[in-house]
Amino acid sequence: MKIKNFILILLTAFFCVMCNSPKKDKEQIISSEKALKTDNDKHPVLTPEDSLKMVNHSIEVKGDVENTLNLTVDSLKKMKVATLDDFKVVCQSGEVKKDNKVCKGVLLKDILEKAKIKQNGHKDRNFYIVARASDDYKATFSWAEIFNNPTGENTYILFEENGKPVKNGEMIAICKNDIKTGPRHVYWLKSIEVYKVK
Ligand SMILES: Nc1nc2c(c(=O)[nH]1)N[C@H]1C(S)=C(S)[C@@H](COP(=O)(O)O)O[C@H]1N2
Ligand SMILES: [Mo]
Repeated sequence: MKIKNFILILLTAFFCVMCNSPKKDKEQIISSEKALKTDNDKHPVLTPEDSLKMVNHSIEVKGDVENTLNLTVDSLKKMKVATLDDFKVVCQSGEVKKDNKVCKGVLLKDILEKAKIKQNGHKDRNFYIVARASDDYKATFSWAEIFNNPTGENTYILFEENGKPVKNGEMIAICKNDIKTGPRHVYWLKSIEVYKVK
């Protein structure tokens, strides 16, 4: 009888350990995700030297495209340049981060048309476009947004703000008709990547 009880206690203890350990792992994962999220939520203030290291003099258009492009401010100036009035950068929090009277840039749509997305017939439309910065901040667009929606006429790669070269890199991806324009305002722009949904 005593041995039976002993085995029972052993088994109960064993199951308790088995049930608790994955829970602990899960808790640890959640807390590290939380830490990451808090870091991501910050608006980092870099020294001028460090922010200079993030600047790219050209952006690469790559992925599922016929022509990989390397675009500079000069090459954008040779494309169809648009002037935008009153462009505010508003953070998800509602805070106005930037208030530009005029900006100059080129439609992302025109850039993608130049790069030619590799489409296999007219039903092959499930592509997403990533605008990525050197700090790995990124924003995503869909094929339909750019080519079959008014957003396509409002998504630009900017190179000039208020008559001056843009700050924080040489080119910035923006979407003028977003409700909060901060999230898809990608400065230190490094690449525009086209991928097909698998
Ligand atoms: N490369 C890069 N672009 C970015 C961010 C960033 O951290 N890195 N922050 C975004 C956020 S959260 C906002 S609100 C706007 C304005 O941010 P700023 O105040 O850092 O200029 O830029 C966006 N673009
Ligand atoms: Mo933000």
